[in-house]
Amino acid sequence: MNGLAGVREGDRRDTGVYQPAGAADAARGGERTGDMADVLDQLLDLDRSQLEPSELRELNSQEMREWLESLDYVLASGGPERVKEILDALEAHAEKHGVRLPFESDTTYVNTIPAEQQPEYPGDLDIEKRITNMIRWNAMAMVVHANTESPGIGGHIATYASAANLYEVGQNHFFRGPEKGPDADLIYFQGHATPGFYARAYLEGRISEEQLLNFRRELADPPGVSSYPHPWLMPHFWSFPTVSMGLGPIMSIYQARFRRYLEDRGLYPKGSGKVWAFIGDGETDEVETLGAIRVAARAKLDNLIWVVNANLQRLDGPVYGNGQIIQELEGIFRGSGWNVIKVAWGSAWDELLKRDKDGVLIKRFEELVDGESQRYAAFGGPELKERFFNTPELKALVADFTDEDFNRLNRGGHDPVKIYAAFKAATEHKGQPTVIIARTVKGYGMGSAGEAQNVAHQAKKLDENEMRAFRDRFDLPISDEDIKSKPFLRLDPDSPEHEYLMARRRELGGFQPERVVRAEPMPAPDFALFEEFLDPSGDRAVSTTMIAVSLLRKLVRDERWGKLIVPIVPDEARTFGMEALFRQIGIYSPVGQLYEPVDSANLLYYKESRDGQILEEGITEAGSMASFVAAGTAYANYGVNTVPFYLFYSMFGLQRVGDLVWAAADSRAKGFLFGGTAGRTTLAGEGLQHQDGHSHVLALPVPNLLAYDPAFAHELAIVVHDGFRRMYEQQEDVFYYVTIGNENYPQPGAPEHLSREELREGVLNGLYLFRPSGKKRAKLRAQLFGSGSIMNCVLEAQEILERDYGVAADVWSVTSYKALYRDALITDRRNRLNPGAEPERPYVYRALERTKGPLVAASDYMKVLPDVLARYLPRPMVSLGTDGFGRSEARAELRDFFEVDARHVVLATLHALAQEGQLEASAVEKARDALGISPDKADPYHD
Ligand SMILES: Cc1ncc(C[n+]2csc(CCOP(=O)(O)OP(=O)(O)O)c2C)c(N)n1
Ligand SMILES: [Mg+2]
Repeated sequence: MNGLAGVREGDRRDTGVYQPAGAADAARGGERTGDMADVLDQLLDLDRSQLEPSELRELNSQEMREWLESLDYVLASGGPERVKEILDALEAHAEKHGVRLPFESDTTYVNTIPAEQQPEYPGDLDIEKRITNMIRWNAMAMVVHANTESPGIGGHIATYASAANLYEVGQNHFFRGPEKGPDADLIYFQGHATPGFYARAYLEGRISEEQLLNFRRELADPPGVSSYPHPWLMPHFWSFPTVSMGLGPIMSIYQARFRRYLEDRGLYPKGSGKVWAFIGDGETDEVETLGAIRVAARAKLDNLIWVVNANLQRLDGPVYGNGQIIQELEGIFRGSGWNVIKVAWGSAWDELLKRDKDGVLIKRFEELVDGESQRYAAFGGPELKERFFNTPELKALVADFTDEDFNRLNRGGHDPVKIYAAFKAATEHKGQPTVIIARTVKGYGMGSAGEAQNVAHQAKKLDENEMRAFRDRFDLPISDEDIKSKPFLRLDPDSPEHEYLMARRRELGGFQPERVVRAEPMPAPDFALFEEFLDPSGDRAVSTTMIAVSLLRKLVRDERWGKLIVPIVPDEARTFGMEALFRQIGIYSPVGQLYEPVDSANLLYYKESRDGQILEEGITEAGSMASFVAAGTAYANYGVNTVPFYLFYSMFGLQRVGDLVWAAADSRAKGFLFGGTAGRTTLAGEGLQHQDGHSHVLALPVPNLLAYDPAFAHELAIVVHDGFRRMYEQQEDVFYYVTIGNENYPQPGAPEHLSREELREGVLNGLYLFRPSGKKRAKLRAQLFGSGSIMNCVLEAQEILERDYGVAADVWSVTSYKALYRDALITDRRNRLNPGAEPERPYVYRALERTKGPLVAASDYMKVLPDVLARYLPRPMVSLGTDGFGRSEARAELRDFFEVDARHVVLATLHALAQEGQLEASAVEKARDALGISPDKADPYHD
């Protein structure tokens, strides 16, 4: 009998040594004869530790042969599946007996797809090569032009040079354009490889020579193309901003998942479209790149393909000079459940692999560190010949090689046949995301100007000799005289190359990249839906967070908008009292719910379903923000007006994922960011890490982000309603940041002294008179600004000032300092540019100019927030705010500590009156003592 029977109880000998049954049987019979058989029989009965070294060697080798023969037999008779089963069983068995196998997540350092499994290349390799080479030249030339005209303007040559073949195989055979609808691909192009994409678009006739010449000169006439992919700046070209390393990768994962979400919820037809992301190997250093890869595996995103351009270098030098980045990445991705396809070696290596019967070549691949192999790319064939083939066995493999043969030993990422095989396998793979890790050379073709040099990334210029070498290397039709002028190569419209290029793109459904907005404008929900929020809540104390959740619940029930609302939470739904939504609309899960939830008996149980609406992202603000961007740009990518509502701890918003917010802005994302439990003193107890007093300051820099800090339900309702109107009815590319607090208080309803229209205008512009003083004939007057939950402190201050100090104070609600500031800047600028015209006043000035008394602002944010208005007000303003670290404390104590409670507002008002000469300093001092405020009080900023 032959077969791998594992270890059987009956084979246990007196010596206590286990032996495989097959080995034992074979050792006793089979073909062995004579003395050796006897020796082995004896050996098998011995304790191995007692054996002579030569005897042990013989036993080991005999045993190994037996096992391998058994395995061969199983492979031949039962096939690979049976072999896998047996190996699994063996592994389990060994582990049961305490054998711990070393963990290896990578595979041998060879191409994942062996040469014999490569499909036929469907294109015309010669023509594609000529096109690719022209693009390579134009991409290089545009950077050199730009830097010759404007030294220091920058740009990158080496990155696209390394990636050109990857993109061109994609362009000619895989990337499906927007006309393919649900079968179209969404592609995250590597940010600083842009010259190559513009160079291709130039050959396609989509970008003019002037635009290329003015690369990185967007203010030139005509404007040049932007440095990197920016939908904000080139809205018809770019869809995905990728140049902040790591953001493209994480956004692509959530994009692919969101596409599934749309399909599973019936909002977008199921198609074969893929999300591709091209990523630098250095970019994998970023936590955002690798931090969410398991999300893709868990969701079985076989619509996601990553291509890691493993040129083994980043900006300063090797990515992993002392190791192998490709093997390391393979291990990480495999361990996370991805399908990994390595494209390491070009076709010229196949012949050598065939010759290599003893595995010496593979062994050499495995031990070769990246820093060493970079030398071969930098110094070419001779270096490879000398240093790689460094043993007699390896030298024997290449005994007949000419110098030219060594030069042909290329990396897989420059071999279209290998790339095609990998892309095809990736697009056909089911049940897992795929990553293709392609080994390339940074600065491929740049020669002495930077090829595989540590300075490659920074090379912006080639001198004439270097350009000549580049031309020769890629066999380009440029004369020696013309080289100097760095001409852009163009294709005659009747040339076979042009016809080929255009035909391929036509067949694949249009150009890539190309951004087309297909969503139609959609009227905002009827305001009637929000009407109830304009009424007072009576005795019922309600927080703005509760209001936001009620708004959301109403919206998801709306006939037109309901399905389009995408609530997103990073494991904080219960924090915001949203758990009722779990049951109402379900949590999205691509596999539904495979278990009975522990709370199934409850009305509001934890419901997961395939058509669930909530994106419960778990504890990942970055992932949630990536989902926000995907949902907020679906109007462009899918023509679907989904409206993301992302609710999060405000401290873990703009501060934590600020760069993703910036990417959302660049992406022209729409939707609502709700910073929950906001305010440095409103979130009691949580302390320094949680209490946010600056997110509104951090919202200032993002130009298309509208920021609101509403105090009341009616303000929130007006802001959200107008958001729908602006974003989806008017199709403005803006999005909203709205802070909501968790302090419960009665909601006063819309003030009666204002008409609906006046109220709406005030709330949206950022300021309105909420409660005028009832004291008509007071000598002393003041104007108080309150925002968010500090509004109640200000209202209390109004009462104290009237009652105890005879000051008639009007209270204004400032819903948005940012909106007021922006309006002021616009007016200021208009006046400066039109000095002869009657000067205009900003909204905030006009609102206050007829009022009397000092202006005192208090918010739960840093003092700088109200201070941005200082220049634009009719009179000086005092601002109170929450500069400094938070504390674990209760609200009243926190507001005292940060000096924003009613008493401090009163003191600040009286002091401002004294400064205007309307009160004696001694009166203010008396008031301070009466209010219980110590002059020696600790400064919350420092102490
Ligand atoms: C968040 C962030 N940090 C730093 C940079 C600056 N930067 C641009 S490209 C680059 C190196 C990229 O190396 P790699 O990802 O390997 O790409 P390659 O050019 O080698 O293809 C760096 C550090 C950036 N764009 N984004
Ligand atoms: Mg790199």
